[in-house]
Amino acid sequence: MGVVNVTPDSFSDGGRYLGAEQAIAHGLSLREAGADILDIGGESTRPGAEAVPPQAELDRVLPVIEGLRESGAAISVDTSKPEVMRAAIAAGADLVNDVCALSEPGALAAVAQSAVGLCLMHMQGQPRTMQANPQYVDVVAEVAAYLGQRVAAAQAAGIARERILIDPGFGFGKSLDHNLALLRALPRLASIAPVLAGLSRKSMLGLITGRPVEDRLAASLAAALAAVARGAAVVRVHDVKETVDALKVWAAIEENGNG
Ligand code: 8Y7
Repeated sequence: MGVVNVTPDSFSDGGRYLGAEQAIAHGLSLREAGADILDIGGESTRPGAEAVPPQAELDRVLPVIEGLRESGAAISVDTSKPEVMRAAIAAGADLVNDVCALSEPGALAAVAQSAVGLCLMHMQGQPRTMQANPQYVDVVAEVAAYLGQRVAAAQAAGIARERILIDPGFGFGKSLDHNLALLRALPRLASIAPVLAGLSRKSMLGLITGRPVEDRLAASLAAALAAVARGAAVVRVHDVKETVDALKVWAAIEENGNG
């Protein structure tokens, strides 16, 4: 899964679709590089980010979904808002990636009334404040229990199990130790549902390597391989070309690994 962020348009006059055009071009290049899924997001969920009104989020993501739906990749929409989910699904999205695990009122119904896939992610707190002081008694047990409950809620709303991915939400209300414990526990999480792991360029990699965000490619590749080796079904990454190469080498070794 390649990350396609749609940033606000930089010019108010004459450049209305510039943000969308750049995002579409980026999405096409990620597809070319081997992405099977393109995750289109119009609201920053990074630590400290402010909320975006629904209409503004729709204005950002809809033209990009339309521009990428013929790309050959599955289209994922990164949103927590039911009105954005509905419009994105109508525009051709194949997957809803919700960092709030369909907890907004109406979100379960919006997905249940369609046939799209979904990713249910764990987060402690809200994006603006979640990294202030994350606390758990047993992070793995708590995240596993939460994801199990959200899978049950989705099924109760009429969403078949086959449509569901789960995600421990690396960096979403977690210290470095919490993130590492969850990464080590991916096989346990994978017994609940197929796991999506998003580690690419995250600050936990900065804490380990001492490198700034623009210099975390090697760290991101190591993290993606470790996640796949522990059973992740999907990795959400910025650097698709490099990740595909790393995974190809790993997979070639694994194929005859016991021979
Ligand atoms: C994740 C995510 C982000 C993640 C899923 C970033 C939208 C922050 N991270 N969605 N979104 N999992 N499912 O650093 O880890 O890319 S945004």
